[in-house]
Amino acid sequence: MEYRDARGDEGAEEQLVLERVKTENMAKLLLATNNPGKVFEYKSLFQGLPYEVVTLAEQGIATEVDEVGGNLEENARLKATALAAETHLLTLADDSGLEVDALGGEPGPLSHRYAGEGASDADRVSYLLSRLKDVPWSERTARFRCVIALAMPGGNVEFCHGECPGIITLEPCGEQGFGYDPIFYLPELGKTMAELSLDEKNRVSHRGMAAREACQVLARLKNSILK
Ligand code: ITT
Repeated sequence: MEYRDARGDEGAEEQLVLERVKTENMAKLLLATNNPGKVFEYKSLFQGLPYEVVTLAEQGIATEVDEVGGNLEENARLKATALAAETHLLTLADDSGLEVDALGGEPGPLSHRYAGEGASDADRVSYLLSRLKDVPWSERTARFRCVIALAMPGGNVEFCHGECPGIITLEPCGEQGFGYDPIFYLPELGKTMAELSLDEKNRVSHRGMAAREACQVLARLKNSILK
């Protein structure tokens, strides 16, 4: 969906955008995430973009948005629109998750809360492995999914998607990345996601795929603003 096509009220949104440009706020892109692993990856993925990429921490924002949507799209939208409304900045939120076929697609949108509130990455990995205790290698197929919502301060939202297939290992391996990376095996590379460098992960990951689509949207948005 193109930003220009998505405008409900043509003139009003454009006027808002132009006002943001004048105050230079529009040149900022807010990463609405409290996950340091995501921030690390986006800062690298968006290098060279004509935006100043800023984080919630850098902006001194402590807002936590309840992820009460039923799917990744809804949760990404909730996070992006809430922070865009609060800050009046162009805002990116990412809702992502791991879908394991043998668990009927779990943990999915519950990936962060899978082992309960306050659990660590290590707790989540252990819990997932315990749920797959008796599942053979051939049935341990899974995929990471990432949905990016880009919210304009005026309320318009664009979505970008990324997906990465893999297999859940029998035990953790690798120190890089975050979350479920140590148990997510990529057969073509013969490594888990946690054995990849940042650049290697960004090349193949669900987030890298969604971010490349977002780069195109952001470039188009910038061009349409500067026309
Ligand atoms: P924000 O909502 O603040 O962005 P979060 O960690 O709560 O941070 P999500 O709600 O999108 O983010 O939860 C996604 C969870 O899925 C995340 O906490 C990880 O456990 C897992 N996950 C997402 N992307 C991942 C990746 O690239 N590698 C490993 N695990 C990932």
